[in-house]
Amino acid sequence: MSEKTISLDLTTEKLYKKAKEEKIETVWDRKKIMKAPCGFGEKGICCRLCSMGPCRISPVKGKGAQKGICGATADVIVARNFARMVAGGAAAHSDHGRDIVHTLYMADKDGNYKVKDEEKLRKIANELEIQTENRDIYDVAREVAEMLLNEFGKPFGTLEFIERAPESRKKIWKELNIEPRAIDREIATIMHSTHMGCTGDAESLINMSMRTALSDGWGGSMIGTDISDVLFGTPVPRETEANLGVLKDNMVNIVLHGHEPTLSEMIVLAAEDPELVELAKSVGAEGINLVGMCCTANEVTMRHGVKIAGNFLQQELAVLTGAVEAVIVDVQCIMPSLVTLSECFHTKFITTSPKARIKGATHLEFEEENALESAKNIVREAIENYKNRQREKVFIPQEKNHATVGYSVESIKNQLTRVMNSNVDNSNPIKPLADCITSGVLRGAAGIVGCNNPKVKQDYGHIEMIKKLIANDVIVVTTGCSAQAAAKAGLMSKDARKLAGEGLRRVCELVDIPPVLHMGSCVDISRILNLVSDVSKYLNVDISKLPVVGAAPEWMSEKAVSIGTYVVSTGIDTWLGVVPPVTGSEEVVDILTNRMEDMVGAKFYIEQDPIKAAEQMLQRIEEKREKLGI
Ligand code: XCC
Ligand code: SF4
Repeated sequence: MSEKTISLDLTTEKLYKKAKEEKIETVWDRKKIMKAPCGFGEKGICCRLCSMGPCRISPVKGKGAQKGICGATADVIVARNFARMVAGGAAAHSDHGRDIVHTLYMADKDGNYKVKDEEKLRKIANELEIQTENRDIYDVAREVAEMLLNEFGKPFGTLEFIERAPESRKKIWKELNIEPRAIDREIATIMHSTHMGCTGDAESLINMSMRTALSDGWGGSMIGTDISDVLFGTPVPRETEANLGVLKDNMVNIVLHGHEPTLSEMIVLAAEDPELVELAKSVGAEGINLVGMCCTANEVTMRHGVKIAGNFLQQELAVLTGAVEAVIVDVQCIMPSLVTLSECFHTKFITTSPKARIKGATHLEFEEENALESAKNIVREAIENYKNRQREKVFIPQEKNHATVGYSVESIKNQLTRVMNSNVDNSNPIKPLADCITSGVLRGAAGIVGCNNPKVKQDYGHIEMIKKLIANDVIVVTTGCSAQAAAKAGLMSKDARKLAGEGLRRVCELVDIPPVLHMGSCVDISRILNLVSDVSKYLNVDISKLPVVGAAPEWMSEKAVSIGTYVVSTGIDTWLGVVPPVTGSEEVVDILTNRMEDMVGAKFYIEQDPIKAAEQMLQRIEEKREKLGI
């Protein structure tokens, strides 16, 4: 990769240049020092599950070690490693979900955490057959919370929310025995089955991976999304801006980074506190400028319009602007490099969660029992740091773009209903969407999600793919760092309609939406699952038959492996732009990219060129349309 092309994003290029000039190390430098990745690790054929090893299988057939010391084959080793990635990802998402439910459990009308969307809570309660009539909403909240907390460890039955899937899907899951049971149980089962001397069959391990991944998508993540909406409000469309240009020269800049809205919601409140705003003024700033990074940004922009500073590969660059008083983080996707990096500037790097302590960071533990006070203390720390800003070191690139965000399933339906009311039939809000697809005005829909990865030119995978799809009348929904790439590139502005094909452009004008919809953070991929399920039920065809595709062009985390696996298991073909560590096993590659289709009606595609991938996606969409006769 040439140094000139680390990113599609100009702000990244500019700040990377600044880093070079000032000899400050970034992720791209460390990537270079790492040189070529370990060939065994890259292919997934290294096993260190017991101390007879570590064992590594020769990548050349018939030459060198073909089995581990215990006799495990490359197929088994690769499948076990894959399964453990899924378990790691499912654990991260689901533990996030669990924390949100704990917060619901302690919600109180006089407390810091309240029920904001009563209607959504009632709906969920009804779904769980919890009585709502004539009951205090907080009693209902506690009962719902208790029941959802049991989803993590209940001894019998399967997860409640899989009932939201169409019957045809549930049947497939049942027949394959991959209906997820309790969430923690699925993760523990994988850890057990991949222990030395347990499962020695790749297909069985991939099956277990599917069940565990489903417990993430239709369990932990879905719970996380739903209960976040209950506590903090279900997102509605709102305006925002994205990219590092949202940092302000004359304000206290606070970057909120991580994942869980329990922290970020309180920081948003704290930053609006008049006393703290006054304090900011008293130290010479014009006020407090709160901006988001990674999925935390998605959570707070969807609900408050808080501006998006950037996605995963920009976390170091935010500090490099020299204009950030504090980076406040909770869990996941936080580079430990922020410790040394912030030491080069006045920036305070503040960790808040006991689950993600980082040596050298300032740790100010966020106490949920005392949430607002706790958040205020953290914000105060940032304000007091403003005086230490070294003006000569400040460089804020001016690039930013406008975006409309906030497309929850509810708000999409609302938007559609509004259009329909001017028409005759207003029976089902899904109808206009389904009609657009069946009539061919929209050829299909694509979910583009996932991370940045220094193996890929930043945002290039996301943006090229999205542009190609919308130009061909495929509506795109996004989450995670992909959504932020789209927002930064201006694809979430209603103006971006001009890049869409004729049909999609008409739909965007009629419904008043951008061609790329921001559906939230990575746990909010559960929103996409709910939306496709609604369309599948309305049209009475299984999800695998719909002209719907998914992709993670720049994925890097275990969470993305879990996501990809549950999306495929839900019946949606998924393209990966970064090769997963499975190529050391022909069998595992064959299962993932071929045999899974016979099992769940969808499979993985691995294609590093985003434009080629988009072409394949379009072709697949047309194939599905043809089979449906639409
Ligand atoms: Fe992390 Fe969620 Fe990936 Fe972005 S997309 S790098 S996982 S922040 Ni989730
Ligand atoms: Fe080697 Fe088998 Fe132990 Fe893995 S489990 S390290 S393959 S002996």
